[in-house]
Amino acid sequence: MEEAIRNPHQAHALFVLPENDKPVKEPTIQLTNKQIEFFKTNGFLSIDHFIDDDEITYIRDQYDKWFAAKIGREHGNFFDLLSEDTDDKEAVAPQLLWPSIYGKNTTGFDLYNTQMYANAYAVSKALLGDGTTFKGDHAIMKPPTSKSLPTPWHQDEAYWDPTLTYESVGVWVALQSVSIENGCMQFIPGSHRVSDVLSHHTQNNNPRIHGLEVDNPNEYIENISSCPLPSGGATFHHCRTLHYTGPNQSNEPRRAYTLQFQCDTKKRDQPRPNVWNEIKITERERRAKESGWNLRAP
Ligand SMILES: O=C(O)CCC(=O)C(=O)O
Ligand SMILES: [Fe+2]
Repeated sequence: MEEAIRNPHQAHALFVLPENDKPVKEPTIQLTNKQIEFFKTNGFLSIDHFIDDDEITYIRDQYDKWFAAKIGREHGNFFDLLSEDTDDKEAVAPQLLWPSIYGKNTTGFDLYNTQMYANAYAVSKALLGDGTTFKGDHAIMKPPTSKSLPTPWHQDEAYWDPTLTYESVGVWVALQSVSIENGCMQFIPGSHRVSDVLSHHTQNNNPRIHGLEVDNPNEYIENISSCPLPSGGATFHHCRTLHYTGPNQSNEPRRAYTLQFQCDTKKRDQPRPNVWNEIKITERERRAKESGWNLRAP
């Protein structure tokens, strides 16, 4: 987890990841063998009561402050996932990378001291194994707008380092209730058992958009499993499980907080194809470069 400050001119010199990623609190959740088996077979799992209302209220309040202030925008860590992300347009799916780092430095948020983190850590360890470590966090908000868009079908690993192969879990926490109508998570059961990362393209084949979609999604979309949740519920997905969320068609923002955990990340003999990331020319990348930010996205 250590990210040494190598160059004081780099933007993230301001930010230090903790040396150890152990939670402060004890978990309040323990998975059953049946749940673990379900995840191994299907590549996802859903839990209705993951954290309590008090903590949800606290995190939601923090979250709204970060999004209102667009923290991290100058470092390329706050951007619109689904558009060209120019300053003159309202974002349809604003995404914040590293809320734990920005939250600590702005609103005093301490992720490692939350029940959400303790539970996410424990569940990920049960699903992946003892060597599990925290990889990073991000947050995607879908404001209530008639222009709201779906997050296209994708595998998370398609965004990541092509020289590595991952066993990873994304913990997606609902900060209000979610349904198909406002953009709950939807999964293709068993899709994580594909041989490797599938070929992807940027949304609308537009290299200025960060968001990725799997090529020919219709080939894979069958038996969709949608996961509505009450506020404080969570889903867990493997990094090669195909997933999607619909547009937010409600009158309230849809807020989700995602924590990534990994285990046994390995170097590949050969890098996998990654052309869909290589051809990107996004505003966020430009801002990251100009500010000197180079900590890899979670
Ligand atoms: O919240 C969304 O719309 C998508 C979330 C997602 O893809 C993820 O957390 O991996
Ligand atoms: Fe994803």
